[in-house]
Amino acid sequence: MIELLKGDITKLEVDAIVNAANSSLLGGGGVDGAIHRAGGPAILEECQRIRAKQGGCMVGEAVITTGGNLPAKFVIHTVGPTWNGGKNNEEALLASAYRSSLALAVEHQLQSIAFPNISTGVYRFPKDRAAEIAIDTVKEFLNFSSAEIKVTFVCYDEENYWIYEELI
Ligand code: AR6
Repeated sequence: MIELLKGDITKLEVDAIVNAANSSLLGGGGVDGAIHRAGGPAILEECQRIRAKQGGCMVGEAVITTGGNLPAKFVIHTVGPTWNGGKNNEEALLASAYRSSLALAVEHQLQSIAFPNISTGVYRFPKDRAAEIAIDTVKEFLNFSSAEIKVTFVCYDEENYWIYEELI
């Protein structure tokens, strides 16, 4: 099941919210900053433990931590690609970020997950193409997975919201 919401992902009471992180897992601006601010230090502590073990998170992959003080139980940190004109595998890497996050949710038997519009802020991925990839990848995953999971796309900016509303 797919749902569309406009607003702040840190407010959602779901099993996991997805963070548009960077490979360092040490936080940053945008939705990453908002999640660490609202979730408190427990999230960063767990990110640091993951870093010590596996040295961060590669583009297109995902890791899971506690939700700390958030209403969400877990945060799934994924790293989207930086847009560099589109000839550097950006589309496949963005799809992979969505798929890796969903795979972790299934592995942890989660029933609900909420995604921000990965890579469409600081990383400058064109919003319309990013939305198509996000929706197609999630639909395909849900079609082929036996797990029942509710997926919410959370759009923070007006432009993304209209693009998603048109597509869903
Ligand atoms: N809730 C939901 N969506 C949000 C929120 C929020 N509270 N705040 C911003 N967005 P960005 P990226 C939307 O830049 O492009 C960070 O510094 C925003 O409108 O957060 O993947 C990381 O550490 C946009 O549509 O992530 C990385 O270094 C979307 O979130 C880098 O930015 C993604 O924008 C990742 O860049």
